[in-house]
Amino acid sequence: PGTRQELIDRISDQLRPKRFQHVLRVEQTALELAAKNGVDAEKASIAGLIHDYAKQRPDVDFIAAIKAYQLDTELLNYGNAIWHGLVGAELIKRELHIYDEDILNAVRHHTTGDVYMTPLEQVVYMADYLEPARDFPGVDEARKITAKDLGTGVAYQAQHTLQYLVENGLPVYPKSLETYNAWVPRYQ
Ligand code: DGI
Ligand code: FE
Ligand code: FE
Ligand code: FE
Repeated sequence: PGTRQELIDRISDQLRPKRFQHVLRVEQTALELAAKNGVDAEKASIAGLIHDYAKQRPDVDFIAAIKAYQLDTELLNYGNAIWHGLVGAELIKRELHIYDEDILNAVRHHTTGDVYMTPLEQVVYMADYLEPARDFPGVDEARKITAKDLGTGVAYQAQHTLQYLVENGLPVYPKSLETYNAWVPRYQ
């Protein structure tokens, strides 16, 4: 894409207004966290804007992409929550012509995290969790912790997301468990 405005136009074509507003808030929060943590502002902005690009695509698009791009067929056992980042990154490459792997990895890992995350990936993972309209028990503590130390924030989110999945009997994508194991014991 050329300008930020062109990117915004492409994204707002793909998303309902509420989701689009969330994306703008994630961009702003990502820029704040980026400034604090020495992360490239332009990459944080682009990754924030595109992280949910594929969120409102029908399941058939993801299933077709998993097959066409020969992604892990284990993905077929999951749904939109897992697909929109991991598979969404492939749609972003082809449709938005964004090929920066740092940015694409931030999209890929924004829901599940990963064992190794660059500072940019951590920023996007946390910005999505903490943008100003997020309201869940513990969000203020999570914001405080993340302001002190980004990695401790990542551990907080990994722990609480896994807890939420287990409490609600939801399927845990293996990467979410790997993220928990890599980050939570280390930061206790
Ligand atoms: O797309 P957003 O709503 O902005 O945020 P997100 O992409 O971080 O998605 C958050 C949701 O994803 C949240 O409801 C928990 C869910 N999630 C995270 N890890 C897993 C998961 N859902 C399943 N089934 N399995 C996971 O491992
Ligand atoms: Fe998302
Ligand atoms: Fe998230
Ligand atoms: Fe999001």
